[in-house]
Amino acid sequence: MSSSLFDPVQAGDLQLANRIVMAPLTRNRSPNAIPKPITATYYAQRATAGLLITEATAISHQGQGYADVPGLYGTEQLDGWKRVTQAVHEAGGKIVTQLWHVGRVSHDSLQPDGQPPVAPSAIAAKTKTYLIDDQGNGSFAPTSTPRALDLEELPGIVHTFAAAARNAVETCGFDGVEIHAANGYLLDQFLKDGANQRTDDYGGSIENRARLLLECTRAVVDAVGGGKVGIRLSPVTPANDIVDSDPQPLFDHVVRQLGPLGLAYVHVIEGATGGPREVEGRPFDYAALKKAYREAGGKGAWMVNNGYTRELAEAALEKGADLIAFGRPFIANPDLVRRLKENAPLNTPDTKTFYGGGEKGYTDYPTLD
Ligand code: 8OZ
Repeated sequence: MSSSLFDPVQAGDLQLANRIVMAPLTRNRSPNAIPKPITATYYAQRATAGLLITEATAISHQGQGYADVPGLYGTEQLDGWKRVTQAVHEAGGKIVTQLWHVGRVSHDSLQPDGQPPVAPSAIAAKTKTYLIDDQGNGSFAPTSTPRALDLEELPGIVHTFAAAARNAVETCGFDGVEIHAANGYLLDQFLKDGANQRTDDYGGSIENRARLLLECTRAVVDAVGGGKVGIRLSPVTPANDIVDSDPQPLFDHVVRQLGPLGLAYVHVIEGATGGPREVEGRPFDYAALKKAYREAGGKGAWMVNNGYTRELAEAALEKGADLIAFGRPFIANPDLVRRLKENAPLNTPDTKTFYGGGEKGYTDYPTLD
């Protein structure tokens, strides 16, 4: 018999009560990159998930691309996250944080000294970021044209990922970290030839384009131990104007290199992030990806994401997935695990309160009696 969504599972060092994961969800409620007490309440309300993954969290000021997203650097920021992990642990949950460098998906006004954002190459993404003005009004704005990172700057990026991971685990009390290598942000920009036109050791061949992601992952593993590290990949998403001309061999190579690192899990977004599970003109064989990872000795849990319902999730477990990440349903249903178990109706998320604001649409969704 295959396992159920409600059975426990081990993912590296993480002993999880069930296979239901809260996906990372950007909420823009952390002015000055500091998670507020209300954020501790929000995550603790959802602590019956087998695993909570925090919203994407900038590893440095340069890694920030949207207004009021949290950070993993600076005393006040780390103190804010301590409150969150304590509240989640008191509620019996497990929580990892998502390590984020946005690369070119940013705006001059969000960067240190108003400088342009950084990227593998000086190619602007045709996408939008989210800004909040002094009056607290939010709006979407086109991202700025980035400058290409110098070769000499790349060790600093690797170091910053590792330092943020150490802060997360040693200082904030997180159970682990997830490396954000998806959705058209810095590591995905290096991977994919639509954004990476470098001619040095970090551009051109698949091996070169995967180099920064693998260096960052190895550094994070060295910092906190592989059993506390997950990674998120999105082979074919068009999110943030990202594309690769041949994603299958690229991602097969990536997971083969990840295999021996002893990761807790690999988290794969199937299709277009938050959209269709198939992307026109971008076929991809996820079963082959998983096979490549296992053949390379990868023992981490296999986590899948995108548009899952209870039925789809159970079918995925039958086919060998270990963990299912749910996004929007967790925004509106703090007790999603119970609702799935009882086949209870789900609250509908209010899209107007996804990004920015306070308690409304954040900590005020009702639970079952
Ligand atoms: C929605 C809005 C802003 C950022 C991602 C971190 O797509 C995000 C994100 C999502 O991974």
